[in-house]
Amino acid sequence: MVYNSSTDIFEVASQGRMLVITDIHGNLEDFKRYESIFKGCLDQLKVVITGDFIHELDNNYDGSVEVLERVKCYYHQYPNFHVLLGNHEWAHLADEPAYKMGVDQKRAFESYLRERFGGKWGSKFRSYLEFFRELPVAIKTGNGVIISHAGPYSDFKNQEELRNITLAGYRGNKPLEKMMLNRPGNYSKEDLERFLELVGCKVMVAGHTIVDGVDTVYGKQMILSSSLSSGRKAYLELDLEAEINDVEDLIPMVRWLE
Ligand SMILES: [Mn+2]
Repeated sequence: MVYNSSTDIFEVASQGRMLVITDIHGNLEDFKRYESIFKGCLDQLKVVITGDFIHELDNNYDGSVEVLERVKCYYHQYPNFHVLLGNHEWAHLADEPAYKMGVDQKRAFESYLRERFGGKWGSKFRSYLEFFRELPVAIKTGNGVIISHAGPYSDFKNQEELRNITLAGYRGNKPLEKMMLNRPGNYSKEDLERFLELVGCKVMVAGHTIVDGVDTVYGKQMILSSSLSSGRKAYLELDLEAEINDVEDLIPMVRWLE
């Protein structure tokens, strides 16, 4: 495993399997269902949570704090447990609003922390920010899959740009903002292919856009909705040893949350 804390791309070895789980958005029930799949297997199985694990978007119970605490704990305890930055975590670092359903989820989450932790909310919040700052933006597998929360973008220059994308800070950082927020339509299928060539990968897997579990209509990109979705909930059990040339090669690795 190659890991340098100053890089925004994490590279995983071509060994075993990796679960790719997107957009939990504070849904504690769903997180627990995923937990029951990987718990006890993290000595062999790899897991990547692709960001946006906080900010519940409807009016039900917001499990963001519970999910965040668990994700943080697994991340620090297991080298096989990976977490990527999503726009909802980034919003707190960039001090940008994160609107969903007409509510600024960033501001709402901060008031919720104030209410829940009282005088201790500041140190709690700082510990969360510190954790978010540790998170890489993308993960690359030995068999040519690049996984990120969202993106890419049309004026992408080279792999170094992605590797150092948070070096310019989190605020007012346009490339990072595009990597956090872009979805199909913000870039063309050709932009996507150029991006893949520049980072030396064959296919991309992202979350961020709400789909019916899985969507494979955008060229070389597979979009997954593992919790917040328009219907079904899907995750990927990525075989890190398989030969992957196209999104079609990933389809047999899609799993549905029961
Ligand atoms: Mn998102």
